Amino acid sequence: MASDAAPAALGISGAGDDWAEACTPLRRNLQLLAPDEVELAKLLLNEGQSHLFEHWLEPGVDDDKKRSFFDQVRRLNSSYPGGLASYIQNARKLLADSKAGKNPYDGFTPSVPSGEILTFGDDNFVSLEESGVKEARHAAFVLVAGGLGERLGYKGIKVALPRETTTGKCFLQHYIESILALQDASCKLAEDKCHTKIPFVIMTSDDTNALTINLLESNSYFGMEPSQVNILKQEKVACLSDNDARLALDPNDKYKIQTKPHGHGDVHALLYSSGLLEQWKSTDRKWVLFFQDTNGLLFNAIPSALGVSATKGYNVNSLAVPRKAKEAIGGITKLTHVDGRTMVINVEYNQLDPLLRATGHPDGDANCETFYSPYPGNINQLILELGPYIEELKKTHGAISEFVNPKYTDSTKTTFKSSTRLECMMQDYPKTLPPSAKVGFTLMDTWLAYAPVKNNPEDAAKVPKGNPYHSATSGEMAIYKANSLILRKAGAQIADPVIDTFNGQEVEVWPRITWSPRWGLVFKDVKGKVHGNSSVSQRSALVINGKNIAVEGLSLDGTLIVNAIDEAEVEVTGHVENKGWTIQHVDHKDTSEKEEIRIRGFKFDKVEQLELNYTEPGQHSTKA
Ligand code: UGB
Repeated sequence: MASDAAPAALGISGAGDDWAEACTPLRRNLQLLAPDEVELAKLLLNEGQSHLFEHWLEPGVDDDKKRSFFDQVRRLNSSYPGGLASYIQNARKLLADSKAGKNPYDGFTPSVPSGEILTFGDDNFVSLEESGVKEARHAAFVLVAGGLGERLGYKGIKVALPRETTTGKCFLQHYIESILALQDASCKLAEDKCHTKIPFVIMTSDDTNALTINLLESNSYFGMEPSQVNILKQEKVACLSDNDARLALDPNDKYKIQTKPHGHGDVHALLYSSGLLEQWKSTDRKWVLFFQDTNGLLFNAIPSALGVSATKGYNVNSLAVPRKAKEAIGGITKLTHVDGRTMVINVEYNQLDPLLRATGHPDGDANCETFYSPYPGNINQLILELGPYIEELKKTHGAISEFVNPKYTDSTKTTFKSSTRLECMMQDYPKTLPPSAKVGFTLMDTWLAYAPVKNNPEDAAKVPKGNPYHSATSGEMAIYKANSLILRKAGAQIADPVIDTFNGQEVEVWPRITWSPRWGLVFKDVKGKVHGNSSVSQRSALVINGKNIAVEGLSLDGTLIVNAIDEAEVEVTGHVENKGWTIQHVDHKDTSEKEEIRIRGFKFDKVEQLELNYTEPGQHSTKA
């Protein structure tokens, strides 16, 4: 409804000189505004944003655009804790700090924290995995998948990328199958009847929302019940064009405020406002597990890390791997303030070097005698204990400490090369916790737990030798390596890898071994299903797709695919030899290949394979 409020009714106070300029174009259009839009206009003028209206033409021209401008302002105002006024005020303060070169860690001294260090496959690891599986029925999973993946440059959403191309299963399918496998295994360990459905939240953004929903719907949610899945869409935040936090207009539409993503830290405010946390508490949930879009190894680490949270009583448990200096992953650091306060927190990769240099470490972010940074690498998979998490969010409403990273045109720091915005990170959640909070980390080997897909081929090829590529090439090869090493530990003879170069990246090529999460959720499962003197040659591919498949003295030199329903108990044995699948190099610039293939730099030529399908219940012993 339009308002007939007189301009004076805007009641602007403290708008200073802006008011005179703002008044005329806005006054002319007042009759178009609904009462709440008048309030929003006041808010903007009070915060020094009169420039947003300077170009507004007389009523009758662009009226629809003026209305949609206020729709956008309404959304920006309601989606930020404290509203747009808070956003602008916070921005002004952070921009002033940035201009003054203020160190966000002023007064803090970094040191190496202590945490749980796990060794894959030993008794402690196996027993932690068992505790973790037991706890899983009290868990909820949260995937942050609102990022554009600009560094990868992939056109689609990252969770739709194949995790590996032997089976072609995408990341999202693997994640869902892993959660379902945990759900089943956990229920089996329950003393009472257990019908739990582990909730799964996906945080999307305007860039990823429709494609994510489409991926789920067109694949029947990969076997998960749709009611288990909740999508929470994060809103972008307004861009800032100068140190006074004047909001930037979209260069292509002067009736639109330019917006950019606010970062994965939004997940806490969204979870809080969704009401899901209270709902989970009332259904006996105890843990919330956060994870990112493209770590194909993550679920190798989840059971034991959840076991650590449960046995150590951690309120916050960050998963970590050894970190190479300058690797683009944050460093988990103990920070001690001059006033005695301490916290264990991620220091982001772009801040670790300046912090170390400023606190008496002239080499900054450097490797120590182990050839790794002494600071554990944050892989941004967090396990939070639900009860204390809810209590904290009641105080903060999920607001996470923000930062701003403007790129200035020169050393006077008065103008920006392009607009900037406030950002926040989910791993900064512990910053507001009281000292009594139990905050720890769980470190395990990189080969087991971490292989993200973040860098495009050109950038990956430029990564300093010895540092991980974090590319589609390394992400896939890491899965084969992990599975090979797990099978080795279980007693199988797995051939050594060969070294090859794809898209300019030198990688180890292990046998292409993959299995469904229901087959090998934890190490004990794998060990219980691999017997006798089984062996797999380097050129082989082995796909195990089914729950009750035992590998009993198999000797494989070629490609073998075994598919079985859960009710079929299959024993795979004997010698399998065929021409198999050969690896062909693909140039990342070869546009005749699909983008998913180009970015990894190889594809399989499926020359010959043996595929065994078991669709009937019962015992099947096969000399393959
Ligand atoms: N994401 C969102 O959901 N919304 C957003 O607005 C932005 C991102 P990146 P980066 O892997 O170990 C993180 O871009 O810069 C999602 C940690 O901060 O991959 O590599 C996005 O979809 C760093 O400490 O993050 O850094 C994706 O799932 C380090 O741990 C996730 O957030 C590093 O990851 C991460 O986005 C890591």
